[in-house]
Amino acid sequence: MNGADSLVKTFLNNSVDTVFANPGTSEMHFVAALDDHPEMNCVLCLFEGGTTGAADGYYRMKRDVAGTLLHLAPGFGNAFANLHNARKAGSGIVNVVGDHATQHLRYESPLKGDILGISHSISHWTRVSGDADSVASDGAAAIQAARAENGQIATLVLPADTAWNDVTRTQAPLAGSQSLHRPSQQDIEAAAQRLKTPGAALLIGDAALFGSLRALAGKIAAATGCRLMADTLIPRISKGAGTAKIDQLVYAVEPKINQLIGTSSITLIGADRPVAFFAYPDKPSVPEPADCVIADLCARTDDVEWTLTALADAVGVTSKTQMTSVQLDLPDIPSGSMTLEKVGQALAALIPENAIVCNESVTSGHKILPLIGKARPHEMLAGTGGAIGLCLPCATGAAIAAPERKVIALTGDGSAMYTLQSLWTMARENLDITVIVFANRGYQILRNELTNVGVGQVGKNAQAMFDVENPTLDWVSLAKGHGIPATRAEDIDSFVKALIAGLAEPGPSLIEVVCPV
Ligand SMILES: Cc1ncc(C[n+]2csc(CCOP(=O)(O)OP(=O)(O)O)c2C)c(N)n1
Repeated sequence: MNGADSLVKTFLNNSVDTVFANPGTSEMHFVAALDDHPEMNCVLCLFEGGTTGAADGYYRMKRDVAGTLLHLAPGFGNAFANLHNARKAGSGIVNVVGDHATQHLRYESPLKGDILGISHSISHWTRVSGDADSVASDGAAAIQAARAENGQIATLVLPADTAWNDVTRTQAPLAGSQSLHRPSQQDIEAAAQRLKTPGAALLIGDAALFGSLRALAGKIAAATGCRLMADTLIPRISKGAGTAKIDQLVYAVEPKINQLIGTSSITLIGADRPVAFFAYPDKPSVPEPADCVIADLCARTDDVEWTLTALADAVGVTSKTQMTSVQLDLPDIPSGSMTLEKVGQALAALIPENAIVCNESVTSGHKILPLIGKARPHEMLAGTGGAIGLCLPCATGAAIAAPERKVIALTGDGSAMYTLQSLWTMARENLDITVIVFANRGYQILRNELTNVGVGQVGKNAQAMFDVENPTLDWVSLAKGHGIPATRAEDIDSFVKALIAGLAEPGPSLIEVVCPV
């Protein structure tokens, strides 16, 4: 057995059985070792941003880690933006980055680069395996680190000789687990009091946003009279009928500030304090009123479940406490000319129960998402780190983690171009994903942002950087070229028809929504 074999065995022994991969020569022994284990699910992503975005989506749905396989510093660098999103989402990922054999590193070979420099800027945990005998225990430590604190980025650098040399130990060690920090009972009591005062908000994140913990948070809100809130960008949230009513902060600064007028305190559980995406001339960085108390009860990395349970006890939640929940309200299926509002209406009418909606629809989403709030119960995954190019990989990873669920990917055309290769992975893995591309033929949000920073005039250069035109991207051909059947919808009837067909078919499909200007 060589070091690479020992790592694969350690992965499997610790229930890490999915690797999103983009290998190169320095990872060939690891590839050979993966090949010896057909029970390992190896998913080729064709670009490293696809591997890390998929591992992020996988973690969000599975709540457990997948591996990525990356090729030296250039491959790791390509993976960076979606690792950034994963880090902000609190997703656990084990990156295995191949490096040159130790003796080769003294030479200035073409692919040699600063792997550790990249890793230290994005990973919570980094280790370079020193020899073949250390690889298995390093792998177990990486898995442990990736699972710690509700999900972290762990990067194991594997010099090629540590992979190809024989090992003398044959064990595949188990990753340990670490307990999570909990707030004190005193902090719980103080929060219980604070939530009962007028103007109190409870802002929840991480695992509190979906499933049974979301319902518990809804009951805490009912028992205290506080307002239940979520931040703008969240990794995963339950939406639609039956979910506890929640107010989500919007993107734009002014409306975000308006949403918090009169708020006396914000108690945070599993979330950071809200902050504006960007600074703008004469606008504040934080949206709450100046006298609003920010109480960090439980960080995302702390024990969110324990904290919510303790808080529910402290505020007197009982089995009889009724939360305010969203009522099912399905609109009629629209017809006629294309508008984004009608797309929202059609989605609201047709989103199947338990679907996963992966959202990076940027400006189109502002018009669509408010309309799907009362649809059948579903979950939404969104960009968390603001780095576009997440949607298609994230949908890919989510579909692999939850193959029994329908996935709908809502993406802007600009965002989709960043990680287009994921379409091919969806086709190859026959993933049940309906991709909807909002083809507004531009970086619309940047047009808005230019106005936000006070520039009134859009000249030739600004236009050249915002318009994705000349040539026009042909999404039907792009999808077909990646092995996915596709339809162009220029009116709402063809959109509805394509959506119904896409949701009825078990494999991937794509709809290009030609957005009205
Ligand atoms: C990695 C990265 N590069 C650049 C940006 C800046 N950016 C934000 S949104 C956007 C364009 C989004 O275009 P599209 O997906 O078509 O949505 P639209 O704004 O047209 O609705 C860009 C370039 C970013 N957020 N992340």
